[in-house]
Amino acid sequence: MERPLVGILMGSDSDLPVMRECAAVLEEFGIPYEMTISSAHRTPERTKEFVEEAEEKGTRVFIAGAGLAAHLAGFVAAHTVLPVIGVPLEAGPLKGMDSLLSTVQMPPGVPVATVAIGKAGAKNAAVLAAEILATEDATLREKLKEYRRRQAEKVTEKAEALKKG
Ligand code: RP5
Repeated sequence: MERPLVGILMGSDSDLPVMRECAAVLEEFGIPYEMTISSAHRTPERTKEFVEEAEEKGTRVFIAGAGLAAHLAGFVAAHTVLPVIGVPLEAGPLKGMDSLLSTVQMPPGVPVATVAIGKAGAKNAAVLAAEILATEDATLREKLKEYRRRQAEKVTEKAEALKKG
């Protein structure tokens, strides 16, 4: 089996529909990943073990998505010096503002690269992970450039379609 370069964690199966978007982007780039459900609060030991084992297997970046008092990304960051990307998810009455602040406000010395709330953030977490891996992978850098080109093309096509009416 190909060694997973990215480890995706989420706090609950209720986070899965959004975090699947993250996995889909990694698949687009052909980046092997491993995905699990593990919580900072409900299964702290399991989360710690997942991080340690992933690191031993050769994982290079972690992505952690959680809602409410979203401490998962910070908890992962506390157990590794590999880069950790946090995805704040919308899971309650505060619509993700709670998870955004819980994820982004890390104390100095233990960073979490925090992306946008929800689906956009989940996708960007994968793109950012790809960019981190691409610092040492020229083929992946080309794939990222192509991804940007395709995005630009889509915008242009939509503008053309609008002009035509
Ligand atoms: C967080 O609590 C999870 O990441 C999820 O976003 C939220 C709600 O979890 P469930 O009650 O749906 O399991 O820990």
